[in-house]
Amino acid sequence: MFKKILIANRGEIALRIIRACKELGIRTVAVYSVADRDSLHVRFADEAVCIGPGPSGKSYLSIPNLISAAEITNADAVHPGYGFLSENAHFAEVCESCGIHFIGPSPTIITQMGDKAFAKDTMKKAGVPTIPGSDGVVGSLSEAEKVVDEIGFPVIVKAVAGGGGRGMRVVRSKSELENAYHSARTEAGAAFGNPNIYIEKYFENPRHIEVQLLGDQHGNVVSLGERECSIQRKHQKLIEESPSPAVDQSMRDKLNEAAIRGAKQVRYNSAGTIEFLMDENRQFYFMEMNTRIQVEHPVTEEVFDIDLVKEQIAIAAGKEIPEKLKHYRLRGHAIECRINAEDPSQGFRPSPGKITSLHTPGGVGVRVDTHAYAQYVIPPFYDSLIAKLITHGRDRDEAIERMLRALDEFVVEGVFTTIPLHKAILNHEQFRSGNLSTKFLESANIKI
Ligand code: MV4
Repeated sequence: MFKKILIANRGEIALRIIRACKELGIRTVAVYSVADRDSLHVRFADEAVCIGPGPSGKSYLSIPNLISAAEITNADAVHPGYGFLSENAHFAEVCESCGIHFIGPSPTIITQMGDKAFAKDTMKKAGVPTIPGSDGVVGSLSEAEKVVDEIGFPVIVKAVAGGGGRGMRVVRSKSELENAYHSARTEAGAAFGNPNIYIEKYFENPRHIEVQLLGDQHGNVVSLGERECSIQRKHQKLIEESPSPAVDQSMRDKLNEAAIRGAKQVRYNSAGTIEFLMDENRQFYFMEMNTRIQVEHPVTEEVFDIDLVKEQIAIAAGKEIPEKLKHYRLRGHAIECRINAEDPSQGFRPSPGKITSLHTPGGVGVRVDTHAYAQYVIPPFYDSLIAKLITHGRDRDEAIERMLRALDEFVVEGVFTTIPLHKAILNHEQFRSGNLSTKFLESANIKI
């Protein structure tokens, strides 16, 4: 097992990783920017190294600074968390070449899954259902026209280097295709340094359903059911739950089986997620594979009674996935609300600054993952997530009632938060009925 892990991240996920390390008897090194010097991850780690100024380009994204911090402290592994460098194959390679284990899949897998067209083709070859569309990259406008003649409108143009909703164009008629093709390529070239695009049939009201996977370095892969992540705004998830209200056991078996086939195809060797899009006829299709631990991993942890971060670390150290994990069954229902320092009544304007008072909820079935404390100052440089509130119940109704109770107990003063929005969503008839889609938030008339 590793002796000392450097956590190349901040905020709640840095704390989450420190907790896993403590239980595994592994020493921890926090890195922090000047803006984060009073952050909890700095205090809870065994050691801490300042890696630069507030803007993440000069601190949490600086590979030389991170590697120096790992070398100075003699860390034998790096955990990248989510965001920042977590899906950067170059960083993973640099770590390995310096003799530092990168806690994640092999750099080759990160590169392959980062190319969305390649990932899709790989999944198709593995027999995972994929969305009808182009055969890989579309190299010219005339090729794009040929594809849409075959599949029909509407279509979506996606950047192969994109993901998470960046560099996409929905096209509803022939007259829009030329402009969408060129503007998507220009945008992708500027944003990712790779202008290549591919084309798919566009689904109007899909659900976003993703499957949690663990693969080890010995070829074993286990699947830990699905998460429903349809409640999102501008590609930022707000609420996630497991299981999905749209998935019964026979559908779950199919999702798990497809995800395992996909992961085995690439010899996936870490914690990872396969995202599926589910249409109104409850057909599911591969969308993307995420090669990191995700923000919403706790809902899977609650229903499967497992510590995914500890498993991810053990896998990176070469351990085999425990046999018993293959037979885990989910229990009850878990929901996560992301509490962001944003004002939902002002277009979700970020609300950094001092938290003047804080009370976090507790009691049966309530978990709060947060780095915030009373008098903590939320810096303006990073994402606005200040807490994840997770409730677990025997069924969806109990998890929802528990969440509403916990949201009522939650007091955050000094900054605006998404707490009122969560209350409104959880009280909404359509949310209660489980009839969700990625269009929920724009179509529902939510009053705060
Ligand atoms: C789609 C789609 C509809 N049809 N692809 C958005 C993020 C990226 N992962 C892919 N995305 C989508 N791809 C086809 N063929 C709709 C979306 C989409 C979406 C997906 C998941 C969660 C929220 C979303 C919000 C808008 C669009």
